[in-house]
Amino acid sequence: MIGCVLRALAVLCATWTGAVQATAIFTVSSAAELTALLRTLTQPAEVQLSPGNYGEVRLTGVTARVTLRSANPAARATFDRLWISDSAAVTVSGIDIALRLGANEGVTTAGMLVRNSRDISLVDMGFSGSPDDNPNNDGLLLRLLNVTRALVLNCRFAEARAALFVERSRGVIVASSEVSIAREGFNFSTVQSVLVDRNRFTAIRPNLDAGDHADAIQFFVGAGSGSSGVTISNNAMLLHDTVSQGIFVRNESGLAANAFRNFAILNNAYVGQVRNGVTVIGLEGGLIAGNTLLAAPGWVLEPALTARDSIDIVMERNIAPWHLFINTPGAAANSVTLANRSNPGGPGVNSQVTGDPAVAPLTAGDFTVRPGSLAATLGAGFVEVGFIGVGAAEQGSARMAALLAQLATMAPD
Ligand SMILES: [Ca+2]
Repeated sequence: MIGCVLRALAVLCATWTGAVQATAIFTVSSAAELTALLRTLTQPAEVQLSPGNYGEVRLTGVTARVTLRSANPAARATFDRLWISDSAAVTVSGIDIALRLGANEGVTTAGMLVRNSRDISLVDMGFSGSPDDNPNNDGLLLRLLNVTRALVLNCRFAEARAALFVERSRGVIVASSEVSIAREGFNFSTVQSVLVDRNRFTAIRPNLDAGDHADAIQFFVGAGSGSSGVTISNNAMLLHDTVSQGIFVRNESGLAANAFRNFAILNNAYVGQVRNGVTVIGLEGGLIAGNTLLAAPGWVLEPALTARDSIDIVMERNIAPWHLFINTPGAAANSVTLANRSNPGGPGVNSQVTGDPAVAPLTAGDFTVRPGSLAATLGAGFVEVGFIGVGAAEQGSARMAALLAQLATMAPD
């Protein structure tokens, strides 16, 4: 017996195409009920999951515009694994994914996997590894593979080898989410039309013995090819206490066939201990503007904005100890070069922003430019905006429609 209850047919919702259709509401209490129900659905539906753990569930061929949601927001449904493939127009909202690696599973094992699918929204979710303050025994919390139009909004990631890995996908927004206690934050390979906006990163902890070069946000080739049309904006990377890079974009293959094109890196804040605060390598066409990079206490190397082996790079209105063009034409404009080890007489951090890295941890607000400073005169540096990091559980749902409309314009059919 499916045991589902059809509670109402009169709920209206806006669909991906903007049309309004009736949505049936069902309630399920087990993985068996859930999978059986989804096999029968042919019309838009909201499936409310009763509290409990649903174990490992694999869904395939879900195309009826389905939303999965916890029936009780105060007692959220949890999955050990949730894998979705060959599906379209699926929203998962207010549900937790708790990945605990088995004895024979490695760090690439995914808690949630979405592949060969389109129009997927993951909102107000919690993704976690084993909760022992140790990311070295955890896997990949969320993997998107070959997805057209995906929204990840107001999601919390904690305890991970990598929080998120997006591959071979087009049209992706990752917004107002949060990563902590992870060896890597967000990784992307072979993607087009991507927005990474208003996320917060803390405690990105590389395993230095394993050779990690941890990043909050990384774009690379890996086993794929190039990426293009990417905006990375309004992110707070508060990495004062770990040897972690901020934004790292690299065509490490060096092959023109894998070109990285048209990246905008705008209004991000980074505090950390290493040189690669914001680094682009092998990029054709980049705007790097309005970012603030501060050296954390105990820095190994003062952070820099770096463009290497790149062309058509505009770097302007940033604040950082270093602005570097290496084998790349261009020069930093209207920017503040903070006092650094080669120029200790330059503007001090405390003269340009309100916060003090010496009393870290900083918040996004600590990057506020001081009125009357050189940075203020130049219009340089990070400006705090709303919705950085995870907000109240319903915040994602409230902002979802506007971001889906933006996603549709970023990646039309
Ligand atoms: Ca752990």
